[in-house]
Formats: sequence, structure tokens, C-alpha cells
Amino acid sequence: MRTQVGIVGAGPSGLLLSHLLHLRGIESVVVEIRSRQYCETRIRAGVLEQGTADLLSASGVGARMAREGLVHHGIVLRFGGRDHRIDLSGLTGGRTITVYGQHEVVKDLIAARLSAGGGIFFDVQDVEVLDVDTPAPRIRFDRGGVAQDLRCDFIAGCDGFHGVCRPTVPAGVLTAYEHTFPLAWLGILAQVPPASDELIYSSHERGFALLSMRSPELSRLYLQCAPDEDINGWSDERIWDELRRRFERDDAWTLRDGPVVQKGITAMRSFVVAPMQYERLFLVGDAAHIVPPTGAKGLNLAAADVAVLARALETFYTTGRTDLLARYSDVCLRRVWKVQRFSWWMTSMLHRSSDGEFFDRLHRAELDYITGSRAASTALAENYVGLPFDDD
Ligand code: FAS
Ligand code: PHB
Repeated sequence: MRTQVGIVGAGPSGLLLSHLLHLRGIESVVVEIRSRQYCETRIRAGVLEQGTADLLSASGVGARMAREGLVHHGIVLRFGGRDHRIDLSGLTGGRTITVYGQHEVVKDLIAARLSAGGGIFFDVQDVEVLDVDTPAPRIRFDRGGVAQDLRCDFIAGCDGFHGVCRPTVPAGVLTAYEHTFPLAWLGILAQVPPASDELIYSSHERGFALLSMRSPELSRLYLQCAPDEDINGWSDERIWDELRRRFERDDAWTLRDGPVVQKGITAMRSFVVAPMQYERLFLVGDAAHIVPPTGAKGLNLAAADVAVLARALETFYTTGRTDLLARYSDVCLRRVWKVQRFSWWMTSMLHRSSDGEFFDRLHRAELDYITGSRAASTALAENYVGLPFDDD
């Protein structure tokens, strides 16, 4: 089997790359260890930056997002029993975020690829990435018990943090930078209308809490917990009780509860690997970097990588130029580190610190400053809606 670009992983990175390459007349094949159904139902991201939403619309896979996505012009920071709205659109010349589940984006991309005759192999096993330091790299995998060999010009490692592509790079080539926060998020998906029209980030002495949503009927909520928290210790009743405490306000505002349809605990870490490429292997999205979800950046950063790689591959196939491919890692890492800074800052500022009361007071002062300064709230807003793609 042969293609131009072999893609490992059918998450948002791999699928968006395959789609953008198709629009540029470049062939690709995606291999994925999980089933289609798993990929289309895995609950993850929920917030799309302006640039990501524009990219999906401009590339022809934004129709359902436009119909079902929720466009927000602001977010709320809640602390000291009071709300402080950050006017995202007013502070950024009209830019917005779109609340639309990652699994919905994945569904739209899979449908677009398959209806265009794109090759996506689900449920494969034993994926190996070979010969990336030669002009003819290969992806070997098993499909239905039959060994397959996919020869390509380039390989895109879009297989997430736990994938096989990054470990394929010989020792000593990559440098990893990481920080693990001494906390985690307990997240729930609940069949109850969201108690707010906009996301609420609550900084409370009992710990952080986030109110988000997936639709007018589905709420998505998170609360700060210990990194080794046992989910079995959290009954739905206990979760709702704790959420009510952390969202309490000076007035009668209340959080309606409802049936919890999904719950889980997410670790909070920052991770970057550099460079993001080795010979003909390009690492994309979570395969190269992880951000704590407080800034809602993971999916959006993956989309930004994909935009850079698609442009570099198109330039190579249309002109033979390799300079954009050679600069892929440098261009992406400039954005990655800005987004890492923002995500670390939002996490540190909004969560109860394990470093003691002094830091909690500092964080409170920071929240006071941001919500009282147009300059400071503009900095938050422009990072939250997403730095322009052509910023690089
Ligand atoms: P993914 O991990 O999504 O996809 C990788 C794919 O590769 C998977 O389908 C996997 O099955 C496959 N794969 C793995 N190993 C393989 C192998 N050996 N062979 C073949 N395939 C293989 N980000 C935001 O922007 N906003 C948010 O609100 C947000 N909330 C989040 C909430 C949670 C609970 C979590 C966990 C993450 C959140 N994120 C958020 C971050 C998240 O969205 C990721 O950044 C995003 O999934 C990255 O996409 P990919 O790089 O495609 O990696
Ligand atoms: C979500 O909707 O899942 C979500 C929203 C904002 C975040 C993180 C997660 O910062």
C-alpha cells in the first residue's frame, strides 16, 4: 500500500490534517487503533478558539458546528462570592469562542473524509513506524489479523500523548520539558440545562470549579481534586454538593443538578517535546505537547500545528521547497510556549494552591487586578479567544 502522507491517529489532529491535505490534492491514509464509535463518542475538549472555528468553516466542515455550536462573547470569573465578566469580544475586536464538543468535530471530520473516499483504518493493531530517516518511511500495522505495510513520503504522528510515534525517535534527539501540577480535575457530563449562558471559572477557598456545557440540555462541570483522587469516593450527590459550595454567590444564584451521564478524573500536566520533527516524522498535537485544560487550549493548539504542517506539505508538493517543512517545529513551538504560558498562568491563578495561604492571597490579588484593569483583562481575552494563526 502506498500514499503520500501516512497519519497515525484519528483524533482531531490526524483527521483535520488528512482533510486539509485532501483539499490541497495530497493523498493520505489514517491508521487508528480504536473503533470509529470510540473516537466519535470520547468526551474531551469543548471550546474552540476563533481561529479553529474559522479553519473548520473555511475548509468546509463547519456547517453542523454553525448550526449546533454555541458562540460565546464572554466568560465569567467568579471569586469572593461575586461574578466578574470578561468581555472577550469587546476586548478583542469582536473575536469569539465556540462551544462545540471535540467528539462532534471528530464526527464531522470522519464523515467528510469518508464521503470524499478518504482512507481511515480503524481498529488496527501493533502499529509500528519505520524508516523515518529514509526517503520512504513506512507504517506497519495489523488489520483483521493481516499485516499491512503502508509506504509514504512523510509520516504525521497524531497519536496523542501515549502514542507510538514520539517514542520512535532515537534517544537524544528530543528534549522533553514537563511540569505536573499537584492537582487534578474531576469532570462530569450531566443531563441538565447549563445554569449559565457563559462559562464560569470559579476560584473558591474549597478549590477551583468550572461550569461549561455541550448543548442547551447538557452541562459539563469540573472541580479541582487531588492528583490521586479515587473517583469511586465521589457519589453524584457528593459531586453536586461540592459544586454547589464552590459556585456559591452572595445572592440566590443556584446550580441545578441532574443525572450524571459520564464522570472521570483528568491529570493536570504541562508537557512539550522539542523538536517536533525528526527526519520525515512530524509530531502534531498531544503527541508533542500537553497543556492543562484550564485555558481550553489542547485541541486548538493541535489545530494550529495542523495548519502549519498542511501549508508546509502543500508547498513541498507544489514547489519542491523544503524550507517550510524544515521550519515546522520552530514555527509551532513559538505558539506552543505562548499557549503553555497562558495555560500555566490560568491554572496557577484559579486553583487553590498547595504552596500555602501566601500564594492564595497573591492569586486573589491577581484576579482583582485582572478584573479591574482593561489592559490586563484584554491580555487574558486575546489569549483565550486564541492568538491569530498568522502570528507565527
Ligand atoms: P488525541 O489524543 O485526541 O488523538 C490521538 C488518537 O491517536 C486517538 O484516537 C488514539 O486512539 C490514537 N492512537 C493512539 N495510539 C495509537 C497507535 N499506536 N496507533 C494508532 N492510533 C493511535 N482541549 C481544548 O482545547 N479545550 C478543552 O476544553 C479541553 N478539555 C479537555 C478535557 C479533557 C478531560 C481532556 C483529557 C483533554 C481536554 N483537552 C481540551 C485537550 C484535548 O482536547 C487534546 O488536546 C486533543 O484531544 C488533542 O488531539 P490529538 O492531538 O488529535 O490527540
Ligand atoms: C470543557 O467544556 O470541557 C472545557 C471548557 C473550558 C476549559 C476546559 C474544558 O477550560
